[in-house]
Amino acid sequence: MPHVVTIERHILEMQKEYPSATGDFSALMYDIAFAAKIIGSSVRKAGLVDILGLTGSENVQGEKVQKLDDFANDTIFRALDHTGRLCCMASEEIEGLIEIPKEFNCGKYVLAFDPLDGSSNIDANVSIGTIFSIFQKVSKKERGTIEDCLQQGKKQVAAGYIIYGSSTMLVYTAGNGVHGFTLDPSIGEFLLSHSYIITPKRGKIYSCNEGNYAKWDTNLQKYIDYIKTPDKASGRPYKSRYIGSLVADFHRNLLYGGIFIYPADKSNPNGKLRLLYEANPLAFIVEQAGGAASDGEIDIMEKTAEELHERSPLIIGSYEDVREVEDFLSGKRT
Ligand code: AHM
Ligand code: MG
Repeated sequence: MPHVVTIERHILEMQKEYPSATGDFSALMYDIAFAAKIIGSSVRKAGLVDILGLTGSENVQGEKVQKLDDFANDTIFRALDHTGRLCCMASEEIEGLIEIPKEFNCGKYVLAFDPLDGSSNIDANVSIGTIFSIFQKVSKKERGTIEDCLQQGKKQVAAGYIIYGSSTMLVYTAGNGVHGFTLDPSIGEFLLSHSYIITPKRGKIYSCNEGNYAKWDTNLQKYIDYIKTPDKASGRPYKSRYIGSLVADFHRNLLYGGIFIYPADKSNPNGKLRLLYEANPLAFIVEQAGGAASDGEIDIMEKTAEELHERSPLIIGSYEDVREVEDFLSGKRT
């Protein structure tokens, strides 16, 4: 048998480096991987919805067909609500704090997640993803409170995403490098395929919704004009690659190097993406891979959300590219 490392084995090996670890964190990661397999299996069947039953109607088995993002949300909740490892959760799909049902014990971790990011792309068979962020409980109450969710990004103990693409991959960090696992569908296991991912210091790809160009700050427009201006020695022009599905755009840039920008604009003063469910977790991952993430002024992980669904501009990717965008935005570069 070839040397294969399952996600379970990898997490247990990592846990050995923390002799005081109780195993709760490892089990939590494993529960997330389990939820990801269930979601991934439904995502793969998404194109059959018209055949098997429309959203809101009943499928051939007489079961109610849910919207995939609601299904993903429920799957994560149900995989984790009873385990005694979480004190509360927060989801991009749910307005308020998600409490752990009274009949179950609470634990010391907090989970914030975007169950199915980019779900508007499902009908076109584009890659979509689940994003998650884990904090440790800080409130004194037995059951979690909103204070547990509204922590500074750098207090995250782990973060990751699952990309449902041509293969299903889970990528995570617990502050000891970034590791990627590919799902082997024939055995239903996530196997280590990318250990200690490092992102190039400078990329050659830019990813943004350039249709919003006219609404952007002129300094950002100057940056975009600059990276499109040919200069062989500096590797310009950059290639434009924008899927419009954050996990997919981020994952490609993480591996190849590049910059993803979802800025503030005239109609969205804080951009579109959410600090807790999208910006924070991807910032933790990119920093662990040697990259950077900023809102244009400060690093994403320095920010502390004041409300669950707070939005933030996001400039994320290769370290030198992120700093260069900041320099343009501040007017240091023109
Ligand atoms: P969602 O959380 O409603 O799915 O929206 C987030 C998505 C991201 O995946 C993607 O980067 C962005 O929205 C695309 O937005 P736009 O269509 O404005 O370019
Ligand atoms: Mg989202």
